[in-house]
Amino acid sequence: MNIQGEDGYELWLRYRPVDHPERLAQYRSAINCVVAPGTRETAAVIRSELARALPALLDCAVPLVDKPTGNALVVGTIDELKAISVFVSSDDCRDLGDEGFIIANGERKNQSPISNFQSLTSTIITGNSAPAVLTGTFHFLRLVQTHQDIRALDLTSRPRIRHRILAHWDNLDGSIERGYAGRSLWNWDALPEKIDPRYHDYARACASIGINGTCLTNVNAGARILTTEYLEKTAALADLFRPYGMRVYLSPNFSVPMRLGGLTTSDPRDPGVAAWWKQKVDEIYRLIPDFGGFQVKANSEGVPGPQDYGASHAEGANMLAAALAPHGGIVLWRAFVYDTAVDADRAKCAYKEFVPLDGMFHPNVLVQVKNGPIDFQPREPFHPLFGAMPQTPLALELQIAQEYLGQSKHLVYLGGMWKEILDSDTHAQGPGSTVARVVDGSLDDHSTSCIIGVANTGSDRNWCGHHFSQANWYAFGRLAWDHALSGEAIADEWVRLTWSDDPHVVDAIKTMLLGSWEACIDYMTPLGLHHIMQEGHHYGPDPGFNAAPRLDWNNVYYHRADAKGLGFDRSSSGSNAVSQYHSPLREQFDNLNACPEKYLLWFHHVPWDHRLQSGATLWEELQRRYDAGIGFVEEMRGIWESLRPRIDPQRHEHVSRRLEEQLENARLWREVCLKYLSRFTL
Ligand code: GCW
Repeated sequence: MNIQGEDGYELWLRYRPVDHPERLAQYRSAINCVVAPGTRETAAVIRSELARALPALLDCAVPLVDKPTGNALVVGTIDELKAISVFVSSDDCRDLGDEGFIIANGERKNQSPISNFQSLTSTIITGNSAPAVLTGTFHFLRLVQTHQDIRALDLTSRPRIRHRILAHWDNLDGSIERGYAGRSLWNWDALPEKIDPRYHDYARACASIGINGTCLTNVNAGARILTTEYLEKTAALADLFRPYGMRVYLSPNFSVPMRLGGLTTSDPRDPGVAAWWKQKVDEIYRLIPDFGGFQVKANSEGVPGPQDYGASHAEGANMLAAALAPHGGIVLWRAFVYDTAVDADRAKCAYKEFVPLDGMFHPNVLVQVKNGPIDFQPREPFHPLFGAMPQTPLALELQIAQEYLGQSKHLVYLGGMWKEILDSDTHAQGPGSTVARVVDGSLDDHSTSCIIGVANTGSDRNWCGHHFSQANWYAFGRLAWDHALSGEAIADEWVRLTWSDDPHVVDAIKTMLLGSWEACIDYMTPLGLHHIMQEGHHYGPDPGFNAAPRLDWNNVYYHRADAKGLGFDRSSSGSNAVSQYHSPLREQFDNLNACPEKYLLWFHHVPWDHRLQSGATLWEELQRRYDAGIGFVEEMRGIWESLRPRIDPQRHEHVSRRLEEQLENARLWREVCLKYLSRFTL
């Protein structure tokens, strides 16, 4: 047991000595030495990770040698291995793509994908590209960190989604929009000369979970990031992240041709505007040859866009896409729009604006859709755009930062939420048309795909503010790589890597993680309630808020409490948002008695005395939910306290304090919401 103080900086890459005598003996005999012959920068990263990890994990020297002798760990691309006479048959690597990897060892020589492999007992990590081998290396280290049996490995893995990106809402002044873990990691003033060693640790963490892109700047964008000065700073970061297999993306402001270029318009149909962008993009690629592309917020929340000139989202996106296409870059065009002129129900707006544009986007445009139709609420039904734009690849945008879920003060594990979304069946092409299949491109046969998560990282020593928020960064990466993994399996891994392999600790922390999301829903927004957080910062409750200039910036707009009942009527007799879903979902959501209770108040204005499945009235059930949510936070506090002897004191104390705050805030939610709602029920 390790009870030294830890500050959380090492994340899930702690590499503590294997605390399992039998496995330790197995690992020591399986890995006498490492052969990693690559000459690229990525190979140096791989060697340095192995040199850091293996001696620490195995608590013995593990020399790096030139030729495999004894039981070696042999790591390199297929070509690099060929050069040292280790051959992998071409059949075996055909399906790997450029990011997939193989981990295998010779004890299964005849069945394993390694052909002509000389040593029966060596272990090989290989793939078609150096970054693929790096991902495989981290995967192998994870097996050792979690004390798996490595004697008969025959493992092939490739990502289901092409672009797996962290989106930083970081401003150039170092502040972070919706950031709850300190300042931005990017020290723009010091770049490009000064490279913070922390950038490497950020890249290691991302690469270890399969993230292959980072969008460095806020979607609410200024103009400065596209100046040559800032592009040179960006290039320094891109150079640094490249060996880790990560590409850099930026978020431009759509009116930048006027703001930087001195043009009189930013109309995407204006040839001068298109030429300005082409020139700017060419400049970017001269500095950053593998630049990923642009993530664009346009005509949303007051941000400029093509509609300012009467042009469409497709025209705006395509103009940028044309500039990026010759270089292989993509446009992630966000569908987070809610113009009240389009529909009085905010939840319906994006669908109404974007569905008519299906088929009009250039092939290197992905339309980026948040998981739900409002805005990263504790729970939303999936966004109806999923399954409604078959001719357009749709990127799924998730928010790792818990803007509406207690930020970095509440322990809320989001793996379950994201799985609920990914597993939701859109029925677009009959049963089995899940959001996951829309996003990975398999449903509509798209060759490109993307998942993007709004990062929760910052300059705090533990990266995410709350030690447990690290689990959400981790879960995002693991699901982005393989959305078939379960939230539970990911939680299990994360706990073993981050806290301890002691079964008691693993079970206890998993109980906390796996119940935490439903608990948060219960004490904040049970039964489909949404957007009743305090205005502006979105922490804490304020269901009565009604002072904003726009109707849909008020909380009363979302819950519609009155003497009759509670909830937003989006049924066919209300806003008819249900019509945006395919059958049989639309009928199910439309029917008060068939609608899943988790979405009840999302789709219906429900009478206070309506009876739920439990037999309780709506009002009784609400009270029960608030109590249950708080009860779970109390339970988490108890579990955590019981772990005190088994967890290092520094992190234990930090989490204890956060749990106290969470409990206090959860109680406030119950008090404020029930008091407010009781005005209508009594
Ligand atoms: O979640 C909301 C946030 C805004 C954010 C916006 C968006 C970047 O409250 O801060 O702006 O969504 O996603 O564009």
